[in-house]
Amino acid sequence: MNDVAVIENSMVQAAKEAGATVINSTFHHFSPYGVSGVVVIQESHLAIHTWPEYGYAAVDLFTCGDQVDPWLSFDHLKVAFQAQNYSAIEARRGAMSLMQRNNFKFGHQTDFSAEGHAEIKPAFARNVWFTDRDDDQALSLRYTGEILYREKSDYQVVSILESTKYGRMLTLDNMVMTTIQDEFHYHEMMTHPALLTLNQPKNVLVIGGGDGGTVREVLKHASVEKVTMVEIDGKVVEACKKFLPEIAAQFDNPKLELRIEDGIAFVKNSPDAVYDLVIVDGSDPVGPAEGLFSTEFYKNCYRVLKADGILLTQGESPKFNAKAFKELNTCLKSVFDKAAVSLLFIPTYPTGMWSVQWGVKGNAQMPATCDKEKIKEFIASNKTRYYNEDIHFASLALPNFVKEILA
Ligand code: SPD
Repeated sequence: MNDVAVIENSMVQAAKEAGATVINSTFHHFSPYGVSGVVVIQESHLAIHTWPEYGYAAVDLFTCGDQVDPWLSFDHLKVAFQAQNYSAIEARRGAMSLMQRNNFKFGHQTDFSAEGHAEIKPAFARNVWFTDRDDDQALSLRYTGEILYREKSDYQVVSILESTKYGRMLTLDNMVMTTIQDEFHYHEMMTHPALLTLNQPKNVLVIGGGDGGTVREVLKHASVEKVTMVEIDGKVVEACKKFLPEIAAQFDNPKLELRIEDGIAFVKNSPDAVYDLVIVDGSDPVGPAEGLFSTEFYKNCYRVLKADGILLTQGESPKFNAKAFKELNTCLKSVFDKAAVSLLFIPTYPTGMWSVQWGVKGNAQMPATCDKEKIKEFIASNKTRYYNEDIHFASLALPNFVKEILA
């Protein structure tokens, strides 16, 4: 009762079962829960409002004429919603005995475009929205209404949807992880700044990153000899290989060792000083990624880094989740010898303003002292779409309100 896609699909299907011609559908998910929507059919409309907290839905099936049987819709919805109880009232409206047909000439109000084209069916336009939100704010993306993949794994609900503006997208527990159209903002900034700041990095560990975008970018660096990627949820990899092949493009690269296991335990059990770079490409600090925001985890990351290594982690948003952003920074400052923050723009993450946070160990360079010529050389042969030598340094410039959060 809280799943906008399931409800939209069921309502559209209910209209079709009744023999109706579907013209469009508009469905919205409400905060904190509940779905409302309408399917407009050539023969009138079907409407629904749900109260998930009561497992209840109120449905109105308006039809016109004898060609559409609303009881077929009702039968379909009972099954689709697995209803344990249901009641229905049929009201026949429009008492013919009280009505008189007007001999009114509709003139220019007539839709002449339809005349003589009875066989042309109106196109079905869907208006279905996916929303990533907390209690107070949200980001909504319109999508086709089709769920290409949805599996409840041992850790989370993994979905692939097709958004109209940003293409296919991966969501975990209703949070946008990545989309075809803007994934490069995130994946380039999660990799190249650190790889180019380091001196000839060879051994890289990626925690999370199940869509494959981060390892795809890491493997563009010739000095890298080995990448170990540890993703807790095999379903994420499975879904992305099948539906986001542009992102999951390097899973067969021989330099990659892919392990489906808990990244937190993996780091805990790893020997000291083996990696030049650790990248934490996790989800938000709820559900399976919560442990990726703990001091114990970052202490282990510090330990497994070589003497002059760098840790890079998705750093949350100073706007959307200032608390998590600040706590992570406080943690990195306490565990690492130096810390830094870069900002980047990701249109499909709530508020658009996101961060990458750095933990720098020993005498590893800080991102601000990276060699500009080295970046230019890399860009010249790798055609990045977001990252360049100016963005490298500009991303380190923080607005005053962000400095205040971090102070
Ligand atoms: N709010 C979304 C934060 C998710 C960061 N990880 C995304 C995974 C992309 N590889």
